[in-house]
Amino acid sequence: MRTRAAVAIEAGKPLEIMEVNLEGPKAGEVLVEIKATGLCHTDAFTLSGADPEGMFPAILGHEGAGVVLEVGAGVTSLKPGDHVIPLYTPECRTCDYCLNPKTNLCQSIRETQGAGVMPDGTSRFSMLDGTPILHYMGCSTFANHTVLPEIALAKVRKDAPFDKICYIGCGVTTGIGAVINTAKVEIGSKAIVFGLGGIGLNVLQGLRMAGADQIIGVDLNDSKVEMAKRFGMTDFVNPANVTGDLVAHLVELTGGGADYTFDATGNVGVMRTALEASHKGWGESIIIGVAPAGAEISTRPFQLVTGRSWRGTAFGGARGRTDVPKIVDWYMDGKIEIDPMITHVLSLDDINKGFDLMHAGESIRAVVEF
Ligand code: NAD
Ligand code: DAO
Ligand code: ZN
Repeated sequence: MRTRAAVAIEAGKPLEIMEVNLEGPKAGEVLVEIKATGLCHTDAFTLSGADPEGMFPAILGHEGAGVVLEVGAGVTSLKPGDHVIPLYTPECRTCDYCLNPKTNLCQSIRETQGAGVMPDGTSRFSMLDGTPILHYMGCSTFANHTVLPEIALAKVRKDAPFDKICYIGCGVTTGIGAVINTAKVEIGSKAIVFGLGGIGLNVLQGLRMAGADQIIGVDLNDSKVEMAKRFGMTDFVNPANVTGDLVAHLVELTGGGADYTFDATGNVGVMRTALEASHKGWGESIIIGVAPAGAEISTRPFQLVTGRSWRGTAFGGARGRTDVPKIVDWYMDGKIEIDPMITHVLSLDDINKGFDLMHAGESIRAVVEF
C-alpha cells in the first residue's frame, strides 16, 4: 500500500512530507493506522544529527496511538479494529529480561530495532523509487500507517481519545513510571524534580499519586511554575535565584535532603546536584534525562558510601503491554491528567512547526493528528 509520512531524509534537515510504500505485515507483525502522534525531544535529537545511533532516511516518531488494520500470520493477541499504542520498549514475556522482574528492557528484538528494521532484518517502508526507508525505535509513528511486531503493541480501550493517549506512548509513562515502578515512592516522601518539561510534569503527577508530602520543582525557566503547580509541585526553586550552593539550599529546604530526586533535564551537572541533594543514608536519585553523546556523570564516591544511590529508568520501568493499558484507564478514570499538557495540535503537513515550537520552548507536547 501507499501511505503519507514525514520522512527524515538526512540529519539537520526538516522532515519531508511524502507518499511512501508500505509492505503489509509479515509473520508476527501488525499493520496499524496511526491516528495521532506526539513530538518528543528524542525525535528532535535524532533529526538534529546529534544522536550517534541515528540513521537516515528514516520515519521517526515513537509516541503514537492508532487502530489495527491487519495482522500477519501467527498473531494471536490482536485483531483488526483493536486500538493500540506502539511500544519502543516491547514486552515479549519470554526473554530472560522479561522473565526477570527487575527490568522492563525486553531484548527479544533489540538488535533489529536498533538497526531500524523489522525482526526479519528488512524494512517495510520504501520511497516510491524503491529506496528503503528505515524504521525508528521500532515505531515510526510519523506515518499514517506503520508496521510493528505484535510484542511492541499495547492493546488499549476503545473509548480513549487518540490525541491524548498517544502521550502515554512515551512522556506520561516515563514520568509516572519513574515514580511508581523505579523509585517506588512511599506515602509521605519528600522529592525533588529537576526539569519541569514534558517528562518532569509527569514525574510531579506521579509523586502526587504516590502521596508524596513535599514535591520541589527545580527549573531555570520561571514560566514552568504555573503548570507545575497544577501537577502537584509544592515548592519551586530557580537555581538562577539561589545565592550560594544549590545543594545546600535544597538540603535545607527538605530538612536534610530528599528521599527521592529525579533528573528530567539530561544535564550531567544537574544529575550530580540531584544525587547530592538526596538524603544521606537512604536518598535515591533517578536519572531519566538522556545526556548528550559522550557525556559522563561524576560525584565523590563518598556520596554513595554514605548511603545515597544513583539509578536510571527507561520508559519509566514500564512493561508496555501490561502497564500501558492500566495508565490509559487511570487517564479515563481521572486519576491522571493529560489534556493541559497537549499544548498544540497540528496536521502532518505542519509537523516541522511542531519542532519549531519545541525548540522555542513554547510547547509541552505538540501532537500531530492524522
Ligand atoms: P523538556 O525540554 O520539555 O524539559 C526539560 C526542562 O529542563 C525544561 O523545562 C528546562 O527549562 C529544564 N532545564 C534545562 N536545564 C536545566 C538546568 N540546568 N536546571 C534546571 N532545569 C533545567 O524535555 P522533556 O521532554 O521533559 O525531556 C526531559 C529529558 O528526558 C530529556 O533528556 C529526554 O531525552 C529524556 N527522556 C528520557 C526517557 C527515558 O525513558 N529515560 C524518555 C523520554 C525522554
Ligand atoms: O534495551 O538496550 C536497550 C535500550 C532500550 C531503549 C530505552 C530507551 C530509553 C530512553 C530513550 C528516550 C526515549 C524516548
Ligand atoms: Zn522480552
